[in-house]
Amino acid sequence: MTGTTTLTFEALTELIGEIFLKAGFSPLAAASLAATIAAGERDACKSHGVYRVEGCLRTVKAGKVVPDAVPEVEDDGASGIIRVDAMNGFSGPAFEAGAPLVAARAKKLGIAALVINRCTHFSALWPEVETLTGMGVAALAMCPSYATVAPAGGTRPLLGTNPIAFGWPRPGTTPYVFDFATSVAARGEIELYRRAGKAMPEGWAVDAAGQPTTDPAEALAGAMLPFGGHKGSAISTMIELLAGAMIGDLTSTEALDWLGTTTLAPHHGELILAFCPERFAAGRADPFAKAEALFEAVAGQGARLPSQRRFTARAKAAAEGITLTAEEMALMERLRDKGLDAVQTL
Ligand code: NDP
Ligand code: PYC
Repeated sequence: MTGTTTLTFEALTELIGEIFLKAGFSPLAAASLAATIAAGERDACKSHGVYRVEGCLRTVKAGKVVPDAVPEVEDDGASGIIRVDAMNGFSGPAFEAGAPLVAARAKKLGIAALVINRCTHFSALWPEVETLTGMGVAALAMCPSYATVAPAGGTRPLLGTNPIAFGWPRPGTTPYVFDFATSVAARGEIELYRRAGKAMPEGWAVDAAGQPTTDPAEALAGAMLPFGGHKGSAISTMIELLAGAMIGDLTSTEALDWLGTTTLAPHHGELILAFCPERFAAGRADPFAKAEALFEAVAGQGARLPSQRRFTARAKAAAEGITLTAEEMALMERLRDKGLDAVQTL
C-alpha cells in the first residue's frame, strides 16, 4: 500500500471516536480514549498510538471490558484517598471522574491519592500526569500490566511492563514530565518491531528458553527484561505492591491469569499521587523557582528534559498535521465501517 493521509489532531480524534462509538463505547469513553490515542500519534509515541484501537475492540469483543461502563466515585469529601471504581470499563472515564477531585484534595491537604480499581488500562500515562500538572499539582502515576517481564536474574514472565510517570507544573511553559515502562522497552515497541519485520536491539528480552533474543516474536513468547537490571526490577516490584496489592487490585500475574492472553488490553488498578508543592514547601522557599534552576542546569549541560521530544512533535503536528500510513488509514476505515465484525479475539 502506498500514500499517506495527513489529519489534524481534532480530525484524528473524531475518526477514532467514531470507531469506538460504533463498537458500543459510551460517548464519554469514546471521547476520552480517542483523545488519548490521537495524542499518542500527535506526540510521536507510536507504541500507544492508532495501532491500539484494534486491541481495544478485540478486548470488547472478548467480553473482557465493558465499553459503556459508568465509573463510580467513592469520596467522603475530606480524606486523602479518592477511589474510583471503573466498573470493569476503560481507565479513561474513571481518571476523568477522579482527576479534578484529587487535584483539589492535594491543594487542600498537601497530598492526595487517586485509586482506580477494576479498569482496563492500555495507554501511556503522560496524558494523565499532564492533566494533573494542568490543574496545578505535581503527580506520580503507576500501574501494573500483565506478566511479561522476568525479574532481574530470572527468565520467566512475572512482572508487567509497569509504567511510571511523573509530572511537575511549570508556570508559563510545558510541564516537566517523564513516563516510561519499567521494562527496557514497552511491549508496544516490541510489537511495532514485529509488525515491521525488524530485529530488536540486544538486551530487551529472552526467548521461551531463557536465552537472549533480538527476534520480536521470540521475545513476545519469552520474557522481556527490566530496565537497569536489579534497579528497574525493584521499581517494577514496588509498582506491583503499591498499585496492585495495596489498592486491593490485581498484580500483573493475576491480571494475566484473569485475561488469559497478552493479546488483549490488560485489566487491573492504578495509583495516582498528587502533591501540592506550595503546601510542602510551606513558605520556606519557592519550589517552582528551585525547579526552574534545576531544569536550566540540566539544559546548561546540553542534556534535554524528558518529554522535550514529545512537545516538539506536538508543535510540529499542530503546524503540519498528523500523518498516517496507508495501512494505518485503511485499518481505521475498516474498523469504522465494520465495527466489532472487523476484529478477531485471538
Ligand atoms: P521511552 O523509553 O520512549 O521514554 C521514556 C521517557 O524518557 C520519556 O519521558 C522520554 O521523553 C524520556 N527520554 C527518552 N530519551 C531521553 C533523553 N535522551 N533525554 C531525556 N529524556 C529522555 O518510554 P517507554 O518505551 O519505556 O514507554 C513508552 C510508553 O509506554 C510510556 O508512555 C508508558 O506509559 C507506556 N506504557 C504503558 C503501559 C500500560 O500498561 N498502560 C505499560 C508500559 C508502557 P520523550 O518522550 O520526549 O522522548
Ligand atoms: O506497551 O508494555 C506496553 C503495554 C502494556 C499494556 C499497555 N501497554
